[in-house]
Amino acid sequence: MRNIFYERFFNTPKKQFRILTIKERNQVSVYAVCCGKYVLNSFYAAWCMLCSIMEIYWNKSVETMEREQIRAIQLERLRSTVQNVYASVPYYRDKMKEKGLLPGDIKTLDNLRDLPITTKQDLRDTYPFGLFAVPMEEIVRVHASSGTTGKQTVVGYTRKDIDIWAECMARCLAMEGADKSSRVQVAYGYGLFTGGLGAHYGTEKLGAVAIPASSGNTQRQITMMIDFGVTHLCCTPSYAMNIAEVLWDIGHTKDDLKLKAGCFGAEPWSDGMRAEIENRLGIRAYDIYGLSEIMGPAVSHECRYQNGLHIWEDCFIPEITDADTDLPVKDGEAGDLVITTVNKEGFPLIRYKTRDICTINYEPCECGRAHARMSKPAGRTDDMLIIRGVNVFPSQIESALLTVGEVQPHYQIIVDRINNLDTLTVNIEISEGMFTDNIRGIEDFEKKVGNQINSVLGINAKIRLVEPKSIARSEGKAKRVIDKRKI
Ligand code: DLL
Repeated sequence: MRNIFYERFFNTPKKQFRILTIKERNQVSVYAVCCGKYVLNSFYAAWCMLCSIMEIYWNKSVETMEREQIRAIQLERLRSTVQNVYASVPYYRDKMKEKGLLPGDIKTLDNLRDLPITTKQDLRDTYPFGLFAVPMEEIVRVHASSGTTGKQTVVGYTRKDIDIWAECMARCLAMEGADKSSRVQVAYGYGLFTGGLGAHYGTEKLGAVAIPASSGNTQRQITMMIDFGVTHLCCTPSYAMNIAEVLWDIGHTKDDLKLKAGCFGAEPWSDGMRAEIENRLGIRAYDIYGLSEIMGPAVSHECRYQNGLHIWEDCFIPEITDADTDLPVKDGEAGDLVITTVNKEGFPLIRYKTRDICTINYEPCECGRAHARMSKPAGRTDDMLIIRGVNVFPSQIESALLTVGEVQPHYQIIVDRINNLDTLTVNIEISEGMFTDNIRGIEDFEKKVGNQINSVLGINAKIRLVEPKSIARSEGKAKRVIDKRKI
C-alpha cells in the first residue's frame, strides 16, 4: 500500500509536477508525478528535501492538507455550523425558513449558495448580541468595529474561538519565519479593534516574545525595537512607513535594528509601498488580512512566495460573488468576497458579505500549502474609508457634524496621505448668520467640531470652516469624499 507522507507541487512553464514522498513496505521513495505517471527521481528528492527544510509551518499537517481533505473538513464543519445557527440564532432560523431550507438540506459544499447572505446591516439590526450562538456565560471577550451610523458592530468569542484565532495568527507569523526565538512588537492598537489582541495572542501561542506596544509614541516604539532586539513588527503599513521615517529623523538606520519581517494589514496598501517599507527597514513585508466580523487579523496571510494571501480554509469558506446580485462570478474573476466561518462557536457567520473586492486562486502554491489564495483587496463595494487603520463611513462624520448644531449640511471630506500618514480634513460650510470676523470664535467652533468627530471615530480631523455657498452643490449624488491617496 502506498502511504503518502509528503506532497508538493512544482510548476514549470508548461507542466505542473506533483512531488510525492511515499512509504512502500517500509521503504521511502520520492516520485515526481506528471500526467498521471509516477517517475522515481533523485533530483526531485533533493529539491523536495531542500524546500521542506526551508519552509516553516506552524501546523504542518493542516497547512499542507490536500484540497480534497480541505473540502471534506469544510463540508463536515459547515453542516455542523448550520445545525448550530438554526438551533441557536433566531435570525438565521427565520432567514432559512423564508427560503424553505432545513439544516439537513446542506448535503454538499455547493449547497452553501442556497444559504442566506449576511450583511453589516444584519449585524446592526441585531445589535448588540443578537447573532451570538451561545449564552453570554460562554462568551469570554467582545470586540467591535465601526457601523455606518455610529452604532458599532459587536462580535463575541468563546474560549475556543480565542484559541482558534491564536492558532490562525500563529500560522501567519510562522509563514514570516517567526518561531519561539522571535520577538514580536505588536504596534496595532489594543482595545475594541481586533489588531492588537489578535496579533498578541498569536505571538504567545507561537511561543515567541510578545511586546504589546500598541500604536503611537513612535520614538518609544523605536527605542524598544532597538533595545529589545525586536525581530518582527506587526502594525498597519502606513504606521510602518511612519516608524521608518522617524527612525531616520532621530539619527538611526535600519542597521540598528534586528528586524527581519513585518506583518502589515488592516488597510489597503500597494506593492510600491511594500518596496519602500522593505527598503527603509531592511525587512520582508508581508500582507495580512482580516475583519472583526469574521475574527480579526489572520483570516489570510502571504507566504514567502507573496503571490496572494492564503485563507485558512479549514476555518473559513470563501466565495467571490457579484456585489449587486450576490451570484457567483466566473472562476478567477473579481467580485465581493463572501466568507462563511465553519468552526466558530460564539459568533458564527453564514455567507458574510465583506464588501472587499478580490479574486481567488485555488492552484496549489509552491510553499506547499493548498489553502486558496485571495488577491490583495482591490477596493470596497461600499463607501467605507479606512483612515489610519480606522474604518470610517462618511455618514458617521455627517451625523457627528449635525449634532454640533449651527453647521450647514454642506461639507466635504478630504482624505490624503502626507509623509505616508493618512490625513482627514473636513471642510464645512457655516451659515450666513454665523459668519464672523472673530478669529477666536472660529477657532473655538472648529475645535468643538473636531472634538465631536474624535469622540465618534477616535481619530483627529482637521476642520476648516468655509464661506457660505462655497462648496459646489450637486445635481445628483453629492460628492462628499475626495480621496487623494494613491494606493
Ligand atoms: O482591520 C482586522 C485586521 C487587523 C486585519 C490587523 C489585519 C491586521 P476591521 O477593523 O474590522 O478589522 O476592518 C476590516 O479592513 O474588510 C478590509 O476592508 C480592511 N482590511 C483589513 N486587512 C486588509 C489588508 C481589521 N491587508 C476591513 N488589505 C476589511 C486591505 C484590509 N484591506
